[in-house]
Amino acid sequence: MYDRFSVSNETEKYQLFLAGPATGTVGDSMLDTGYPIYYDLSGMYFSTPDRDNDRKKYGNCAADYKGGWWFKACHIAFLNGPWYPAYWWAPWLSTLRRGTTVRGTLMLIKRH
Ligand SMILES: [Ca+2]
Repeated sequence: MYDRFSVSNETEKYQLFLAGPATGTVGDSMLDTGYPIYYDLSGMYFSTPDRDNDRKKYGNCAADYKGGWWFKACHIAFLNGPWYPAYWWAPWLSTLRRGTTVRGTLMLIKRH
């Protein structure tokens, strides 16, 4: 759970704003990942296979990994993508790794 989680409008490319501290039991794979230039996602724009808004200079993370997300370069969190076994990498690397069985995910925003 993040203390602040908001998404801007279409004109602003659904820019994500996150603030901590992150709490809960699944770890933090979006805000303070330890690898800020690659994975910290606050301020990132939403990318899709046909809209490259990521920070990866050469290539489009959304096209490479087949799903829309707030990619940076590219991800350790990616809840919208194909999951194992279709896709080999981690959907939420803090705690969910290759082979993890998860029936679904849910992102919720609570108004302050
Ligand atoms: Ca790119």
